[in-house]
Amino acid sequence: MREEIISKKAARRKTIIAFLLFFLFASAGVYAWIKLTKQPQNAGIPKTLRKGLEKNEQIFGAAYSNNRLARTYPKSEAVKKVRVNGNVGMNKDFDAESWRLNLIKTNGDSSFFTMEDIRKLPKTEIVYDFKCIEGWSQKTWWGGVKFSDFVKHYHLDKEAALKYIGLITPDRKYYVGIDMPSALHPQTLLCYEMNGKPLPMNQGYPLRLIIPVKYGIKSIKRIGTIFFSDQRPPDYWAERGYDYYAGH
Ligand SMILES: Nc1nc2c(c(=O)[nH]1)N[C@H]1C(S)=C(S)[C@@H](COP(=O)(O)O)O[C@H]1N2
Ligand SMILES: [Mo]
Repeated sequence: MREEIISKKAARRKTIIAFLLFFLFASAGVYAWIKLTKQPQNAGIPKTLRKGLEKNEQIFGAAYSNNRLARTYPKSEAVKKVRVNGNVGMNKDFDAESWRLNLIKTNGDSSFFTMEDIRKLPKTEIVYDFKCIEGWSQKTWWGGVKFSDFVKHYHLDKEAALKYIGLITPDRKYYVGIDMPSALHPQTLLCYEMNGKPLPMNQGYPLRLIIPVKYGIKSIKRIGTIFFSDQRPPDYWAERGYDYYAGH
């Protein structure tokens, strides 16, 4: 009898504790939810989640950088008909003749490069699976100079010590920001050839970026200006809610 009373008491206590715990967790959950939804948004993403993404970027940005190579394929596997996607900053009245790559140094001075200057540097070719965030991918073949070779050749050490590069089309309508480890990644190219021929006009002639460790949004076509910064350069698709880092 006594034992039964004790165990009944114990059971009641357990029920009370269970209820208390339930209320504690439920209110913590509601509180967290309210906090999350009432937050200032950054590119459509609540600040706390955005912070998490930024942490990811720091961690994965470093891990992805130089030791993680995108898978490559033989040239025979590259598609002949390469899809054309995205024409922001690709206005028809572009004057290819007068084009120069404008590189803004850390002291604010501009250096201008012709395609001849760029073609003189060692050429690197790559066939990889080009992935668009819209969900398609294509094995494509590109040629150009590694951005890291360009940096070495022109002694851009001060510039490369900063955290990001920004790239902008000549009309300034499309622009991307790239973290420096990814820019200096051995597969990142200042690209001027596709399938062994000069880039077609609508695919970035005369010079585009090819950055295999990231989604297609970062492979800006028709580069006009490159600059260096410790702050995140503006990024067309990040401003429209996509992840700034866009690695895959
Ligand atoms: N200037 C410029 N570059 C751009 C874009 C754009 O709209 N304008 N779109 C991007 C996107 S979303 C993709 S998937 C690739 C497509 O490259 P492609 O046309 O050579 O296939 O270019 C990227 N670079
Ligand atoms: Mo894309």
